[in-house]
Parts: sequence; C-alpha cells; structure tokens
Amino acid sequence: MPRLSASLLAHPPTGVAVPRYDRAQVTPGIVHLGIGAFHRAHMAVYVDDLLAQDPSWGIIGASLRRPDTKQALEPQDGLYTVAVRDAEGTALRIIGSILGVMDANTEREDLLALMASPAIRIVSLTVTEKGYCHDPATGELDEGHPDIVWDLANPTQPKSAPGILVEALARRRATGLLPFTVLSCDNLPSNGHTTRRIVTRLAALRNAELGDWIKREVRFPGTMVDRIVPATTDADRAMVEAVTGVSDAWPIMTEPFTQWVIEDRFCNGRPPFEHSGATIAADVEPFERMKLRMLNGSHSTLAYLGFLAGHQYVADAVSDPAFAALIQGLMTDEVMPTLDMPGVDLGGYRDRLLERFSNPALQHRTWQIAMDGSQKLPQRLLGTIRDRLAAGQPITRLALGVAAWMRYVTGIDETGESIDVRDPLAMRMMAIAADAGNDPEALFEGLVALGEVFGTDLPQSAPFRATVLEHLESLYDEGAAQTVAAITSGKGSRL
Ligand code: CS2
Repeated sequence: MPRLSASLLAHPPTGVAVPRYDRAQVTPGIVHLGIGAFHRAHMAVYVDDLLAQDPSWGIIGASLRRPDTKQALEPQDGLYTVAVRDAEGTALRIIGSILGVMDANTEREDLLALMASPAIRIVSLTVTEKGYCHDPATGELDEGHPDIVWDLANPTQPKSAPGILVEALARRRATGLLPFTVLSCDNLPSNGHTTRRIVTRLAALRNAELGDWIKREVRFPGTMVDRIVPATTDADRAMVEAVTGVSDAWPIMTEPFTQWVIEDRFCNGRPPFEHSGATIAADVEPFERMKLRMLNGSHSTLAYLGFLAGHQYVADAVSDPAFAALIQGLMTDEVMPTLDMPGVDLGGYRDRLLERFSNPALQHRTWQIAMDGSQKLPQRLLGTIRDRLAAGQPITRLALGVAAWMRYVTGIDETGESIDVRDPLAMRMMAIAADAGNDPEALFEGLVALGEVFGTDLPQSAPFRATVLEHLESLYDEGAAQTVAAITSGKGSRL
C-alpha cells in the first residue's frame, strides 16, 4: 500500500479532500511548539483553509518531548489525514499546512535560528498546561521547576517552552528584528496574559532589559480553542487505510465542531484567520472562561467519576442517565450562574456540549482526559467553586468532581486494580494516598495541602472542606456509580 506523500496529491485517493493550493508556493510564517494531535486538528486546519489566499503562513512544527510526530510526518512530507466523525459518518481530508517538523531536543539550534529569522512572525503553542512550567494556582512562573533552573543556567540551550521563546526573542532583539507574536492555544485561564507573565518573568530573571523589551514589544493575544480530539488508535489508522487505500502513520480523529476565538493583538502581522472561520474578538476572556468551566469542567468531572464507575469513554459515561443528569445540573445550576455573557445563549451552548459528549463515533477515553488533573483542576473547577463560595452558593456537583479527582489519584480503582495516573505530581500524590491508607479524611487533608492546586484559600474554607469530604466518603463507601445516582435522584448530599 502506498504511503501518504506529496507525490500522491497529484492523483489523490477518491473520497478524500486535498489542499486546494500549490504546496510548492507555501513558505513558513509560523513556528508551532507542541505539534500534538490537537494542533493538527485545530489551528493547522484553519491555516490550511487560508493558504490559497496567502501562502506565506505555512507552519513548521516542533515537538518538545517526543520525536514521534517528526518520525511519522517526515516520510509523508508533513501531510496527514483528518477524519471528522459523528453518527452520520466520517469525512476525510488531507491537511497540507505543516511544512516540516523539528525535534526541539536534537535540533534545538536549528529551531532557534528559524524562530529568530524574519519570515517567522508568529510562534504558537499547544504544549499542554504543564508545558508552561508555572504554578497552576497562581499562574506565576515556577522558578524552581527543573527545566527553568536549567534554562536560567544555560539560556542559549533552553529546554522549556518559555525558555525557547525567551532565547528566540533575545536573538531577534539582538539583530534588530521585530519580535514574533506569541499565540498560546492551550486551555490555560487567560492564556495570553498568563503566557506573557511567565515569559517576561523568565526573561527578566535573565536580563532586566530583555524583560522590559518583551513587555513593551511582544504581543500575547488570548485565545479560546475548542475541538475534541481523542488519541488516535491502530484501529483508526486501519480505518483510514481501508477507506483511502493509502497508509498514513499519523491520522487524526475529531468531531465536526470547531471553534477558535482570537484577540486581535499581533505585533508582526497575522493571517486572515477570520476567513477560515475563526472569530476575532476584542476580549476573549469571557469566552475562554465559559469554555473552560462548561466544557472542560464537565469533561474532567466525567473523566474521574466515569473512570471510577468503569466507563472507558466519555460517550459511555453520558449515555448513563444519572451521569447525564449530573453534568446537565453541574452546568445549569452551578457553572452558568457564574458566567456573565450578555447575548450568548448559554443554554444552547450547554445542549450542544451534551450532544458533543455523546458523539458515538468519538472514542474519547476518560483516562486520557484524567491526565494532568493537578494542572487542570484550578481553571476547570476551582475557579467556579471560588466564585460560588464567595456568593454563598452551593457547590455540590463541582465538589463531587474534585472528590472524584482525589479518589482517582490514589492510583487504586474501585476493584483494587492500579490506575496509571499520569500527572507531574503523581509521585507526591500517590505518596499522600499511601500515607492516608483508606481514610478519606487523611487523603483529603494531604491533597488539599497541595498549594499549587488549591492555593491558600480553599483549604481554609469550611463549606469546601465539608462538601468535598462528604463526597469522598461516599466514593469510598458506595462507589462512583452509586454516588452519582444518589446525587441526581436528590438523595445524595445533605449540603
Ligand atoms: C480535554 C480537552 O483532555 C482534556 O483535558 O478536556 O482536551 C478537550 O477535549 C478540549 O479542550 C476540547 O476543546
């Protein structure tokens, strides 16, 4: 079977959409750090849609952790298939916007040289929450992070995403070039401001003038990004091969829905993103907060409770009426009242989310979403909880999400099997759980003391403590399925 490559585009397989521009004319304008599945289903598709109009915005991707995307895409000339799936069927499309992929570990110098060249006007990022090397509770740079310690000692050979940005910007400043715009596309709260704070702090630790220059000259637009992209499986690869007759080592599975809201603050030009369906807005923070609290807050709650209750996929979890009622109630009664979005149909947004979660063609594993919870909880659940506590309002369902996370990170499931907990704090959390034995109160005390997750305020809040602990006891005594059933039938929490 032939492998997907540029030469195949001349005679594309039937039933597959292909780029409608001359790829030979496309030149790099964007470097993207963190070339994972999400980027390739999201920004790379928006860019693919506008290259016919302006071919100077091709993307060079860089992987910071694993070289697997480079190894897979290089023999394919950067091409890959996006499969858009729902109950109606699957639509396939080959994306051509990624011109090449670099491995930041082995090609660091080439990557920095490219980022310091005039053609590159935007550096975008999807490095996940933990890639920002920050304290998730405060949003500040974690100056004790091992990669940041390394980057400060070896500034011209950076390892972290912030370190790579700072060094590339320093080189542009030294040669008198305009800086590039830094475009965070991660699910961080206020992702533009947060990235700016982290990058300028790291730069200032290196050199105060560099810090001031970045503060003054570089723009960090905020973005709200949304598309559900489960990890690709061997079965997905086989499906793409069977339909196209072409082998693609790195296809992407996703849903029809896609959304991108971008603040119009660029310091060195930008592609006409609005021509490919993105929304350009003066202030994206309300959209970002809505998405993080509604979609991602529900996702994380479904991930921990669903996993504990034995649901492998999100769609399985929401097909259980008690889980669907829980998430519906979480959004309607606890999240929506915290959002101030005049003119936005929040009820419609919620209903669309419930539909998206139940997409039967997307096999989105609860275990995948459960990853890195220590980095996700603050913006997904804890911010909403803080707002409600301040207003004296109940937090029943939000607190159940937090309790389920606490139960999950013990690393032992309800049948006594071990859970593969992937989280930068996994070791610490499992040690806390081992000390706590099966005592929910000791587990709660140990975990709530993680300041980078809960800050200093939540451990002091009596309603927070009481509600989470009550749920945690129920999760130990009754299990996740029973706890969800009891809450949604109104017999659960006394709180
Ligand atoms: C998910 C997100 O894995 C996760 O944590 O909640 O990746 C989610 O699918 C996207 O943010 C949707 O836009």
